Amino acid sequence: MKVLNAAPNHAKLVEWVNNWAAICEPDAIYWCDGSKDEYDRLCNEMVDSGLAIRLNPAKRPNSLLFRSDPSDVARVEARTYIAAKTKEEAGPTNNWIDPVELKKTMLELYKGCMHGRTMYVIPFSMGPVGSPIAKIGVEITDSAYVVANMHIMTRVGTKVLDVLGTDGEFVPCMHSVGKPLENGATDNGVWPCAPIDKKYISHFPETREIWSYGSGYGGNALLGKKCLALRIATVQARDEGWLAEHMLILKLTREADGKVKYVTGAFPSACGKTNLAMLVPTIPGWKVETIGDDISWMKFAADGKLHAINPEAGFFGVAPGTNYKSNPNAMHSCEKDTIFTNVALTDDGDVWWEGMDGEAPAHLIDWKGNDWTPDMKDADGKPVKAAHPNARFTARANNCPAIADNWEDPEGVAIDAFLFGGRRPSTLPVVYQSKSWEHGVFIGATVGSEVTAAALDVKAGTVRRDPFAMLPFCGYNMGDYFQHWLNIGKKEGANLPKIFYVNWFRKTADGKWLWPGYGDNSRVLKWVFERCDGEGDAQETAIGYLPTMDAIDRTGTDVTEEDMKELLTVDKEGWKKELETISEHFQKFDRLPAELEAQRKALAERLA
Ligand code: SAT
Ligand code: MN
Repeated sequence: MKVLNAAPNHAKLVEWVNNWAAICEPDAIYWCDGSKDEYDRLCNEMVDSGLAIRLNPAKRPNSLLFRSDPSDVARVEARTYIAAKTKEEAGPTNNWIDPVELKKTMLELYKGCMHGRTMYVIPFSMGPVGSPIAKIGVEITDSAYVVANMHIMTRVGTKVLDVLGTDGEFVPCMHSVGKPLENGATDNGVWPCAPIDKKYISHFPETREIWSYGSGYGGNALLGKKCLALRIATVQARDEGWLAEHMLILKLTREADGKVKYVTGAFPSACGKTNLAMLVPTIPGWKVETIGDDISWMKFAADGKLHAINPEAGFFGVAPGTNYKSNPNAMHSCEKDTIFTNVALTDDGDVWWEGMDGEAPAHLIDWKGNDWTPDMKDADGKPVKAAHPNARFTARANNCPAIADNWEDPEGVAIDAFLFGGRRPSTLPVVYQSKSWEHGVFIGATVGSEVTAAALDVKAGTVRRDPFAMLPFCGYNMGDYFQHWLNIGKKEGANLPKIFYVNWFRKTADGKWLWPGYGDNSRVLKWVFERCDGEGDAQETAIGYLPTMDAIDRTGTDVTEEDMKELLTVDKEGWKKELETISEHFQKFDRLPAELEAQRKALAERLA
């Protein structure tokens, strides 16, 4: 086995790496330094081997296109495990396998899995290097695609080893795409992967370890993101009294007096988290800047406030549907220095996806590498998609025009408000504020979103509950997680964020949008801002504080007085149905805090 460069002076880390090298038997070991040279070299190697396509530098400078095997395009929740010591500890919403058994199974798979490959070792920091809120991980991987993505999504290399020193703590993250040619796909210009029943995305919460096998896709393979920054971090946060959340972070400025509020938001997927984080306000005098679009780590600071950092350094965004109208800042972010995955390739060497601005080009190479024309239909007569619906761009946060100048403040930003929300065509008003912290936790615990994609085996139109948008990302028993949120509210001397529910997705009975959404959501943010200062007109109702009819500025929109009324009424009948489904939802938890059931009862009584 070749050792391509010198190992760091950290005995525990070197021992861990050597141990895995003995199991996986790579041709070589390479310690990543995080340099631009390293990034460029790996990219060139992947282009030369046919794994990546270099896009036209005149159109998309310094950018690559990758294609995955058609079976390796998304996170696989059914193969994602929380292997706590007991099943109860993992809780009813997580997959569980006994950790001893799981490790035995996976060790068999890892045995010799890196033949013919280099084993890359990536030291990375989640959060600004050296920040008191940041955490260090080290990922072993046999995928250069993973290394390149980690360069964009995290801070990697020597500077992280420097902070680690000779005995610093790190979260060990083990990854392999799986044995060569296991699915016969290595020679197709796609990264290798294992068949579905051999994929494992495993977390060992007590020992804070991550073992991933058989997938090269983002959430399964870039282990700093969902695996470390959410599943393992939630366990650390519980034990250490902080919050690791699936939340965007934005900076909201009232230009008249320069006053700033920091707002985080948790929304289930496909509810526009990235769009909100990069919103361009339509309301004059207000500015939104981005701190993060996916994950927020928050710790109490001396001022009693929760201070948040974005543990990531880039955006792993969904490409389809992103365009210069829906999210201009995301489009600018991926104009250069970007890794595209499973989008379509244009004849002039640029990228394309469904929902991009303008007409579909007359000819493309689709995400599977086939010729594509706009008139193509599949066996069911449906249009053939040029890009996979979960095609992604990996873009540097520093290339986002809306990125806040203090987004990398190692101390984090002091959070003023939490938003929860989902896609709810009826009942839920456009915005309301919780009555208390505990009521806010109840709102977070009951977040739901209408299932739109017919692909899911849930009836379209049903509401899928996704508490705190954390259902697939909580590393321990979700009932205990709710309790942790309640405990945060009991912290002595805490100056807690105000909690709001927002719903951009209300529709009329005949299916017309009641609220324009996108940049006009700034009008709701303005009210949230004002409420944080004890301003902003509100009326107390059964469900919480609702804006008064004219508290939300709708000048310049086509939202009528009538629409506004509908957006801001408490629909008692709708809420009674809502309470029934909340009851069903709560029955799924074996450790539901009594306080949440009390909140449900109190809401029922207020609505009676
Ligand atoms: O697929 S990822 O987990 O990387 C991104 C997401 O699902 O939000
Ligand atoms: Mn996410």
